[in-house]
Amino acid sequence: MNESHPNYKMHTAPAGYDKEREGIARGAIHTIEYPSTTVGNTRKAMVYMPPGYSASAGQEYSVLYLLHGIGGDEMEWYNHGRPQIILDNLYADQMLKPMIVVLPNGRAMLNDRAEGDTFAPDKLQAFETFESDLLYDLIPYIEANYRVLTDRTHRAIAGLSMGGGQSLNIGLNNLDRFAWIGAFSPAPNTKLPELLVPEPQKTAELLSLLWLSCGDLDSLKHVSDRTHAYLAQHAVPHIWAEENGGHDWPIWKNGLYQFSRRIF
Ligand code: FER
Repeated sequence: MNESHPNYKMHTAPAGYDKEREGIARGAIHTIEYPSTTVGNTRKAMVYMPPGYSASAGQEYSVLYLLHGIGGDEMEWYNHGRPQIILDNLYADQMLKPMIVVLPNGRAMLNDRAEGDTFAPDKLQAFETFESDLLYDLIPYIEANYRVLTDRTHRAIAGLSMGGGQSLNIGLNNLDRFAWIGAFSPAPNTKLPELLVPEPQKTAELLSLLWLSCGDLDSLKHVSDRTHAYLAQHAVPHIWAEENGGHDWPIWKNGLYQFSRRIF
């Protein structure tokens, strides 16, 4: 986003937000495995725990589920977005509530690697199946194994591209479980707005934050445009950040920065 853009000040992270800083406390990020009744195997996810997590008995944490795109897996955010650096910096500046961030694999099928034709019908279907894996397998596992709060106001879902579509589809369909929803450059897996938000007033009452962002050069921007237009027309409060850029990491990393500091 350049400085002449109307959204520049409000929606642009400060310089250095994604650069490793010396002398600050660091969180920890590691891979976990959880049993999935949905897929019938053991699945991998990554978990970021904020600085001081293990030492802070008595503190309870909110949870952000952060989803990857069509070419990725549970390591995609870690490899390309380095979320632990963005989040460590936000904690150092006291801009984040206590939360853990879970990076699932959103392709819920036996071979969930991003191999071969990632647009194959069975692989696209697996991004739909993930709703069940998330709700009935991963969330219960996280809640049994981490010191986390379990009501809707302490649970958020966000993601990039396919994961942005999943966040809208799953989040808005399960407002009894998610109060905070973020979509960064949501892909065409995003349901039509009338299906996402059939009862706008009810959705508006339940949502704590709906964040939608997309680059102005993104070939998938029509998905965000139609979603924003419907939300605006039906008076569903949301933040619409139209940024300068394409279907790429600067938008998604800024999305994490902007969304995470507004939640919980
Ligand atoms: C499509 C174009 C792009 C689509 C999905 C994508 C399901 C996903 C892109 C990404 O996750 O980066 O037509 O259809």
